[in-house]
Amino acid sequence: MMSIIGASKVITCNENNDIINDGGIVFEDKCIIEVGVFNDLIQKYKIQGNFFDECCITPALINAHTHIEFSSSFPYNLGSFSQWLSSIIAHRQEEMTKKECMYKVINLMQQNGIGTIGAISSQGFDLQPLVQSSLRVVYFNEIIGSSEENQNFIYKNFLQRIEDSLKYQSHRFSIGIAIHSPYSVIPSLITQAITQAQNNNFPLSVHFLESAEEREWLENSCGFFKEFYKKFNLQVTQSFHNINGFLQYFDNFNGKILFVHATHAREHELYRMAKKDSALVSCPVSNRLLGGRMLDFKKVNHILPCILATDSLASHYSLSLLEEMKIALFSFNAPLLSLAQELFLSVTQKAGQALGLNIGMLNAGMLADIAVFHVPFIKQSCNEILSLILQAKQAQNLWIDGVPIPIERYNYE
Ligand code: MCF
Ligand code: FE
Repeated sequence: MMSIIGASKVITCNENNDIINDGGIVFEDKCIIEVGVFNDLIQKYKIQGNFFDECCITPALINAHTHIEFSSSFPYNLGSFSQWLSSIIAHRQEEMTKKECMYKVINLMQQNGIGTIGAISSQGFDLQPLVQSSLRVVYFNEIIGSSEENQNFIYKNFLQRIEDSLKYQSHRFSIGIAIHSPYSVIPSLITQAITQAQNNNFPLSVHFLESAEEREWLENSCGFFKEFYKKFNLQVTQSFHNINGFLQYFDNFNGKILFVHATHAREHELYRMAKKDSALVSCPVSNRLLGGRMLDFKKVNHILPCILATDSLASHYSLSLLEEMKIALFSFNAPLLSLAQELFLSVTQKAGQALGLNIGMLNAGMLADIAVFHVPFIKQSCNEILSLILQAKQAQNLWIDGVPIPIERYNYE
């Protein structure tokens, strides 16, 4: 069935960044047919439309990096990466099975206008909640393992999780692979995981250079991780890789790579990460809460595309990209208007490209993942994106694949 919707402003996030006054979108089945002026479209297609006054229509937002298994709001230790890591290891097994919490965050994300997520799955407990949801999902099966002895078991378990997730592969649910990080995955498992990604055409996601502790370990095999491994695996006495060696694994990989965090990467390393199909995912609240520094978003964005994402409730209080953009706007030291625009593009157009999906821009031929945000006085605003980031509280309407998503307004507080 064909639909036409319109709003005071249509923020297309297309190549020219067009914003259309009293704009409209025609979509049918899963696809956008035409974007233009609402009244012109109504005349051309001769069907009734639905116009949202004082609202912006935008591409549905894309949260390229989160962990749905960590949705329980357990108070992990914050303020220091090493203490956070120790506390998550101590508590994760009991926390990551709590499905009710997963349903709740999925709902909250949709309320906030998110249509797609890149979900890092450590153990597969999030598979059913995500498959049953109406979100578009790239499901990154995570590999993590520091022990040579257990590597066959770890690899088999990883393959099993890939196989389980492949059963649900669909137009809306695609599969990826996450390599947890250089400090937690041994070389043989990295090679096997990358081979799997290459053979199946899966995107890759990897936490990389998130903390001073990680950098110190990769460079000098000392510091926090030395003590950490004394406790967890006595056989590990030095880092599995140095920084350059770790990046070399990805040199021949032909596909999408999402490097996550990289707050402690140097400029030459960022240039090394900047390949045709790679992007850097930045989660400023998570970085701040884990005691780290934030990325110089504007500067790094010139080296490789930077994307804003939330990470999970293990290192955040919210999975709302409206909130993340607001925080980023006030934390990143850069000219306001161009930063606002870059941030918004990063959770739409750029995130769609990084995940390899046909979303993130309102253009004919793209998938009909569309959000409507009420923004008071938007008609009079000439800084539409800034007004949206400052004023929008939650989405008023959301379509994923052209299907209207009921926005349940639970009051969870
Ligand atoms: O991105 C943050 C911080 N960096 C690393 N890991 C995680 C983050 N949020 C959740 N995690 C998960 C990770 O996927 O925590 C576990 C892994 O399963 C850590 S276990 C060493
Ligand atoms: Fe993460």
